[in-house]
Amino acid sequence: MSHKHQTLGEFIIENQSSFKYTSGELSRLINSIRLAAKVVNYEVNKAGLVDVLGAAGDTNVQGEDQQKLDVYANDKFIQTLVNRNIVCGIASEEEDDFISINSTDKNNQNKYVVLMDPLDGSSNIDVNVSVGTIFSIYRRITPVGTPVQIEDFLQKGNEQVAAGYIIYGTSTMLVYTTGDGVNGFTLNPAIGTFYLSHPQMRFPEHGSIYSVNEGNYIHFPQGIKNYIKYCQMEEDNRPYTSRYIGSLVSDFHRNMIKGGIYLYPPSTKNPQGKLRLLYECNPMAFIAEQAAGKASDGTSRIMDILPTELHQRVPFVCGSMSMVEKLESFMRDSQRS
Ligand code: AHM
Ligand code: MG
Repeated sequence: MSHKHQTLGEFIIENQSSFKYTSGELSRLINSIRLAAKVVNYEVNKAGLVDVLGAAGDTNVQGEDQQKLDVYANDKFIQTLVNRNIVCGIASEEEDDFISINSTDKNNQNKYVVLMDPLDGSSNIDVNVSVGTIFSIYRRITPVGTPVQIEDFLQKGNEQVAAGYIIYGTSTMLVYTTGDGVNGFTLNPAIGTFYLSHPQMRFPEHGSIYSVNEGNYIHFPQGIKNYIKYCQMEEDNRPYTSRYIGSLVSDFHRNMIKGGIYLYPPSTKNPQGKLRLLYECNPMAFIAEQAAGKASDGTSRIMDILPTELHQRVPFVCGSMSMVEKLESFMRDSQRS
């Protein structure tokens, strides 16, 4: 079938047989995410119209203000996955602890856990700038039919079965991988259907965009500072263009299409950076690698890190292969000197 008219629903069915362990469970799970995405998209889109703006009056586990839509998106994704009895556990940026689903039901044979950031970049909502949802899926490692345990969530990114994001932008897209390349689907809001619009997405090997919050420059390690100066140098195809939305999904999405690098480096204030390993960096890293890009903490591969905590932070560098490699060489050089 030509991809031109293929819907996400059709794509999932057609590609089910290529999954490693095919029982239809992963397909149903991605279908549920598709459904929740549409519901959240509807709310995000009317954010300016109704009284959903502003803080919900609560702070989450990292001490940040929760926006109302964060809470809404979190509830919607959890509700959809729980109601459809599709996973055995969920971890979310907005939940202090992981959630065990139907843990007392011995007949619960669900084997997948989902980790997610239900609404990333949510401080952008008030100013009508794109936000996103990020998700990561693993097979549990403890036996099915028993309550999930923390170790089911603390797996290396390398073990991910699927990962993706939804970008609520000028158009809404769902982009995901099951380990066989990356495909992007655009929502036709008139009929509520996602269509395959970006088959087999790939980072250009080289790029000319760098995305970093340069306001923190003074606090960055020397290797990062040197790399930023290199990006700004008048040489070869440089200076590069600086683009920073402050919404990881949007910055990543642009860089994947145009070629670029995203950085959230460690700083003297935040030695581990800001982004969360399990539901921000690992899924983006999986997508990046599946799209011929690269993701690193500045020296090592993100997906090789063995997590120790649910809400662990990690320095994050991600994008076009040659750009991430270049940055790593600057980090190595600065550590040697
Ligand atoms: P959030 O999960 O609280 O929304 O924070 C994550 C976001 C990313 O989307 C974005 O890239 C980054 O934080 C921006 O941080 P900063 O404002 O420090 O540059
Ligand atoms: Mg986030």
